[in-house]
Amino acid sequence: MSDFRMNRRHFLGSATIAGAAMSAPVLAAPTNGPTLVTSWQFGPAANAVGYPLLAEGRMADAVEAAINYVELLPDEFYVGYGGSPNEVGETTLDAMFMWGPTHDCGAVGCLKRVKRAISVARQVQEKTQHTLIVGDDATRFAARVGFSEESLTNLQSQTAYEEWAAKKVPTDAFDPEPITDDAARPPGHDTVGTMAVDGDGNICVGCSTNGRTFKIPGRVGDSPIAGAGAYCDNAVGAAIATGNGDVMMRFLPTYQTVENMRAGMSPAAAAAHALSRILARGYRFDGAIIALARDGRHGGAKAGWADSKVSYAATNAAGTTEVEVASIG
Ligand code: SD4
Repeated sequence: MSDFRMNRRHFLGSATIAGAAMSAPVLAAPTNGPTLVTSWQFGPAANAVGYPLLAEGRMADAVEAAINYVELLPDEFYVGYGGSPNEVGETTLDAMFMWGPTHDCGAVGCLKRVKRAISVARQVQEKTQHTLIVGDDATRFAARVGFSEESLTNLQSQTAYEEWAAKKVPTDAFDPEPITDDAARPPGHDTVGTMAVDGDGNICVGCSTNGRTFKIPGRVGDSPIAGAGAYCDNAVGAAIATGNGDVMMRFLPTYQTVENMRAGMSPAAAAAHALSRILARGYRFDGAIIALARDGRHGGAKAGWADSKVSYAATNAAGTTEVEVASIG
């Protein structure tokens, strides 16, 4: 068996954990035990699937299972199959899986014909030395590690595509920017992001999306980019992003949020500050950041989305809390 097939977590594990032990963690381990946080309105149901695994000590499985739950919902338009067709009617997926103990990340961009994108991303993280695999080659990688190919189109995505195509308007991705007109903001939300901290303060994060509706084929958004769509640092915490990834990925807002928490900000303040840096450059966009600190505190902030409630669910041994994030403008 060639080296690249070695389990990467095993390969890196001892050296990195020993290294981490030498540097004191910035934040204490959680006082309320393991905590799982998932974005948007499907958060409570996703956490109900993932939390029992986290409570058993299976943190990576918990994050994967919570996200798989959302990816496989047939009516969820913005995650997984059956939604957000691109300019030629195909649904493609972006996902990332990041493992805090080794700071190791695996991701897929523009994945085609494989439903459980987060599971493929986790295989990239665990089985390869690569961080991001894209397009048809991501599909070939998925097949190589045992996933089957199937269409990501269903009646919902086909109908959305046909109705849009009948209007014969070009994709809005060619529109000028920066977007300063509220009416020109591209619609869409619901990217799933899940963050976990275990009882020892180890952290894992994942996210999955089908991206932007009617995007130019080949477009990859923020979700599979570490520090853009999601990020974690085992000494500090994690953050996930949802919203206009074409803008947000230029600012690495989840990296910024985690670094803000390292500097002492609360999760909500850290997220608000990261978003404010994008607004300060003149961009008007719909987006949110949700953060989980290593000690179990959580919070978030949104920009735009004046008519949309942005929420997340946080689950620990005491139960599940649903939190609506505050707007910063
Ligand atoms: C993207 N950030 O591909 C994703 C979309 C999203 O909530 O998060 N929607 O741009």
